Amino acid sequence: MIPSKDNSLNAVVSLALRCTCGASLLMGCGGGMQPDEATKGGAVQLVAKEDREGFDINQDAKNDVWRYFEVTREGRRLKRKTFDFNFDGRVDYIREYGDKGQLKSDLMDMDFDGTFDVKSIFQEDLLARQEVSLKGDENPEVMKLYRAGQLKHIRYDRDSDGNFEYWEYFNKEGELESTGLDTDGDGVPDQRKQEKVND
Ligand SMILES: [Ca+2]
Ligand SMILES: [Ca+2]
Ligand SMILES: [Ca+2]
Ligand SMILES: [Ca+2]
Repeated sequence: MIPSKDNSLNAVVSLALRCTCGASLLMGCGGGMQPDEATKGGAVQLVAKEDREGFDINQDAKNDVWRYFEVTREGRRLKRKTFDFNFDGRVDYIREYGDKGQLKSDLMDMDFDGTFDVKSIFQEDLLARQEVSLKGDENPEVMKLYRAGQLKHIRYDRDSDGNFEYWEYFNKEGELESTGLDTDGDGVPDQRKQEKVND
């Protein structure tokens, strides 16, 4: 599936898939928590025009999940949730919400080294783009593009030089349909290969 022989890239991608499940499990923490539970382990603080609530998930008297609100005359709006999954005091997951409460973006630090490796962009609450960056920089090694929440294609930068050279294209059933290889470095695949023979 992943054409690269780079084991570290494979490790991050598989970690990304695993952690996304963990993240969705923990997603309930902030939203579903009862107010009395929510304030048990952590303080509610006021920071300028921003409200912040902390939750202590592992009951070590240190907050691990935070919710940030924008405070206006009309009330307050959830802007952001942050999670410290491994309880080391460093945020590993940030989820941002738009003006209408819609999902905006996710940032995840999969290997807990303090650098965010996976960025997800949402459109109308559906995943539109996901990028995996091994160095945590602006040049992702893997970019997944979705249409209406469905995976359409994946681009790979196999040598981490900032340019994609390998593409995977998926059909409506989510099956790998074809691949593309850019051999002359112009950013456009020049060798296309059909992976699935349609009935
Ligand atoms: Ca804690
Ligand atoms: Ca952490
Ligand atoms: Ca990281
Ligand atoms: Ca490359």
